[in-house]
Amino acid sequence: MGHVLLLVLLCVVSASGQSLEDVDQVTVINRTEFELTLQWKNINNTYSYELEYNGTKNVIKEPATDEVNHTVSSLSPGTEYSFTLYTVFENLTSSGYNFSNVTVPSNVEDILVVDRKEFELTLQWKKINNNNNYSYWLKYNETQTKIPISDAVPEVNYTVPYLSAGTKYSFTLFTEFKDVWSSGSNFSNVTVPSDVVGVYVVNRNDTAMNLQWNIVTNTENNTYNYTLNYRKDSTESFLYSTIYTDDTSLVISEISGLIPATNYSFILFTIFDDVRSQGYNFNNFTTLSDVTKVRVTHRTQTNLNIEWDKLNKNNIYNYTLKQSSGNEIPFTGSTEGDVISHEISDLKPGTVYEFTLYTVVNSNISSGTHFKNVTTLDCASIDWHVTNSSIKAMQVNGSTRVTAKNITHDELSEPVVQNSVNFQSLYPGARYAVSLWYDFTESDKLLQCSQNLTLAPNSVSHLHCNYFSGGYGLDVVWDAPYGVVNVVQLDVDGNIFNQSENRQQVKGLQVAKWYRVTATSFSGNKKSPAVSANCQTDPTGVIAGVLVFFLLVILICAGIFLWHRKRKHVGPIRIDTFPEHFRNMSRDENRGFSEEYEDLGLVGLELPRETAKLPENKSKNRFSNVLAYDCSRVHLSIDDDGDSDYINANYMPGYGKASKQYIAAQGPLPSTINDFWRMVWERRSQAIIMVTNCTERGTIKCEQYWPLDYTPCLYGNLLVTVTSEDKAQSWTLREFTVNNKDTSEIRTVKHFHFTAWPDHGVPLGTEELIQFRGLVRQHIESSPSAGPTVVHCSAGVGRTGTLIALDVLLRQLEREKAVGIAEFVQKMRLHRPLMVQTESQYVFLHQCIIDTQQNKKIPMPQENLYENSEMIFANAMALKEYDQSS
Ligand SMILES: *[C@@H]1O[C@H](CO)[C@@H](O)[C@H](O)[C@H]1NC(C)=O
Ligand SMILES: *[C@@H]1O[C@H](CO)[C@@H](O)[C@H](O)[C@H]1NC(C)=O
Ligand SMILES: *[C@@H]1O[C@H](CO)[C@@H](O)[C@H](O)[C@H]1NC(C)=O
Ligand SMILES: *[C@@H]1O[C@H](CO)[C@@H](O)[C@H](O)[C@H]1NC(C)=O
Ligand SMILES: *[C@@H]1O[C@H](CO)[C@@H](O)[C@H](O)[C@H]1NC(C)=O
Ligand SMILES: *[C@@H]1O[C@H](CO)[C@@H](O)[C@H](O)[C@H]1NC(C)=O
Ligand SMILES: *[C@@H]1O[C@H](CO)[C@@H](O)[C@H](O)[C@H]1NC(C)=O
Ligand SMILES: *[C@@H]1O[C@H](CO)[C@@H](O)[C@H](O)[C@H]1NC(C)=O
Ligand SMILES: CC(=O)N[C@H]1CO[C@H](CO)[C@@H](O)[C@@H]1O
Repeated sequence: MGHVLLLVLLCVVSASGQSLEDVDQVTVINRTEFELTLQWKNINNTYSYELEYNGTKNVIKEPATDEVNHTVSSLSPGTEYSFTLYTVFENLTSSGYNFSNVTVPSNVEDILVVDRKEFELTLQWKKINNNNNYSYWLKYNETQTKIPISDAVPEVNYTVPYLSAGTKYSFTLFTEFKDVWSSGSNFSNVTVPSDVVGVYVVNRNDTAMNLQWNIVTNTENNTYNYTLNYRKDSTESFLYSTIYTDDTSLVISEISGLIPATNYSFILFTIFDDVRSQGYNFNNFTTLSDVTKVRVTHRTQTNLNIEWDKLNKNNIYNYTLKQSSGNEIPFTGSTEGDVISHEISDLKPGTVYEFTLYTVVNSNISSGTHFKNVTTLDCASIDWHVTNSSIKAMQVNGSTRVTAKNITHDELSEPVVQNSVNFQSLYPGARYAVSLWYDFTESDKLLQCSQNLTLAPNSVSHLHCNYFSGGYGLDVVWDAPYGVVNVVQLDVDGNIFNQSENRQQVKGLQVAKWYRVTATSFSGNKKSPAVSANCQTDPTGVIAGVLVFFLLVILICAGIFLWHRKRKHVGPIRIDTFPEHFRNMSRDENRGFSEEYEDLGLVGLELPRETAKLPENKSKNRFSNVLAYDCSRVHLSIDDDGDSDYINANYMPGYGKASKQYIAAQGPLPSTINDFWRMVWERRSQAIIMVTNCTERGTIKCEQYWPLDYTPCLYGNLLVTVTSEDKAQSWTLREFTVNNKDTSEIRTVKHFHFTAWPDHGVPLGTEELIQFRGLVRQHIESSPSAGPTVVHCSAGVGRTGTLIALDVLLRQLEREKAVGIAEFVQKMRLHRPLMVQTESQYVFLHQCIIDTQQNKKIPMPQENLYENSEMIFANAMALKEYDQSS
């Protein structure tokens, strides 16, 4: 038995002597879906290894390193493999080392989000290889969840709970097989955002709404956009508006272009990453406004013209006008323009009508605008009762108030009580504009009609007569009554007089006779009751008549005498007899001069000067006794301002036949400077001769009518500039340029200003004035086409007359060797009163003639000596030098 045991033992030893060792451990040092890397200790450098798995055998020949690394490839993912590793040396093989291990499972590829809610996302994917041995893990927001799976179906559904609304989540899904995890599949998705909590319609009108809501908030501070869908009818498709939010917590949005009086449905969506919320639903109505104001543009007795502005200038509105009678008139809003107008006709005069204007859109009707108005009246058809102090009328319909106004009194205003008008204590004879009014409110007062009514005037009082016309007439006198009287009609013995004053002198009556005098006042065509008085003419008239006869005889004799004496002197006096004439006239303290001059005093007195006396012209005269005669006055052009054509200036004849060689004018007043320049311009005058100073002995004689210095001054439309000024001892010569601003025409005017002549008097000697006249004459001769030469002093008669006479007489002397002084002064006085105003000026004229003859050294201007008018100033200098040498 021992022997057998030994044999068995030997056999075992022998067998073991022939067997090889197995590796004692294999480690998986790397693992992928398709490979496993194994590692084991090398037993002997001379050994090889054989690895057997799934019918495959890998041979690792005599590895030289201490540890063997071997990668098994081409494996399937997520699979458990069983391996047997054999040790091989020559013909010997070990019994084999068994182990198993798993490859990395695959990732899930298509993960669908099959349902999405505010707080949940439902995911779905297919099981890998439909293998129920795999597990799945979902990792998000730092949590890791093993997904429960059902073996029965090939796909996995999983709803991720407890999420935040409107948030983007990142997920990783892992596959697990026997504790080996796949690399993980990443995806992200968003939850549905929340709706707004509420929407406020903060403002709405007919066509727009103003909406407002608080933004949707969340823990992640995500910002959302909004889309507002709206429609007025469920059959319509939605209109929408996308609203992008900024930093504010309140969103304000206006939806416009809406239709009035319409219910709109709105859905407000919150938008996040193209995912929109469920939508917040609400409804609201647009309004339907009324027309605010209907204007009554024109009223007559039967018609009212109304108009209103189209509401919001929008043609969508229609209108209905409803009259209080129930009559309805429709208007369409789709007409041209922004205004609708309509004339309501066939109305009754003076009647109040009420209306309501409704706005209509799609058969919706506004609450309506009420208005009322009243047709006008015909004042002429009212039966007015007018006395000298009252105006009354009855049965006045269609007015609430009446006013009466005349030019001198304040407007009176009375209510119309019980259809009656009653004004008392009015102004007799006055013309009243009576107006009827309908007052709806304090600010809405409508004029119904107007009528002018004249009250009867009062009768005159204290009608009585005074003697007149030596008994052949009556001086009828009365007191004007209270009130307006245009004219008093006087009836004296059948003779009718219309008198606007308080007195009428009646002639042609018989002496010492009684007359019945009747006076009736008139205002327009209204008259007062007549008043009468009995008057007797002067019984002493017969005696007076005799006296008048003798007086007439004396006057006729005196007249013949005067006429005869005047005839004696009229006619030029030859120069060789002039000194003798002068001596004769000077005898007895100038008695001849006095008589001749006195005779001239009557010349021209009868000539009319009506224009000068008109009230509007009174202020244009410097002196009330120096007025321009109508026949010879200078007419100004009448400009648009309706100014009169009057200026205190007359044309003067000169030497020869020309009748308008000079203009004798008064020195301008402050108010007539512009007229003066207008005259100079319109008459084309090129010379102004001024024979006064502006101020003499503290009195203003003439307004300074030219600029003080070289700064231009505007007189009316004429701009006057002083271009030169040359002062000599007794005169100053100036040159003006006159620029007409209307036509831009420019002219030159010379100003000859004699400064050494006292008013009413004469210059100390004759020489200077004769020299001055020489300068003037030069200028006139050098500009033959010029208009009349303007000559003025203060009144424009004394010194002015003397200067014009001197110029004319010296020319006559030169041509005819004779002078007619009285003759020419008489001629001047038929053109302007008081020309050569004093006897001393008249004598001075004679003195000048004597002096030019006796004192031949005074140079007389010779014709054509200076062709150029500019030379006159040079001539003036020459004269001055001459003065000094003499
Ligand atoms: C796979 O190999 C590793 C390392 O060698 C080991 O820890 C694990 O248990 C093995 N897995 C299986 C299923 O035997
Ligand atoms: C495991 O295998 C992968 C792929 O072959 C390789 O990239 C990686 O380096 C290996 N890791 C180790 C520890 O050998
Ligand atoms: C095992 O081998 C067979 C045939 O060689 C092959 O079809 C099969 O896929 C293999 N199995 C694995 C798990 O590798
Ligand atoms: C085997 O693999 C391990 C770890 O990857 C490495 O440190 C070692 O050097 C490898 N040995 C050989 C012989 O390649
Ligand atoms: C191994 O076996 C082969 C054939 O079976 C034989 O020829 C050979 O000699 C053997 N080698 C050893 C060392 O036994
Ligand atoms: C969320 O899921 C849906 C459905 O699977 C997909 O169409 C969409 O692109 C995903 N969104 C994101 C942000 O990945
Ligand atoms: C992530 O998880 C934390 C803690 O569980 C939670 O407070 C937070 O709301 C979560 N965030 C999201 C986006 O779900
Ligand atoms: C998963 O959801 C789909 C529809 O999304 C459904 O047909 C299927 O039965 C669900 N599967 C499970 C296991 O609930
Ligand atoms: C260390 C060790 O056992 N080495 C052995 C490896 O195999 C050869 C031949 O079979 C032996 O000779 C060595 O002793």
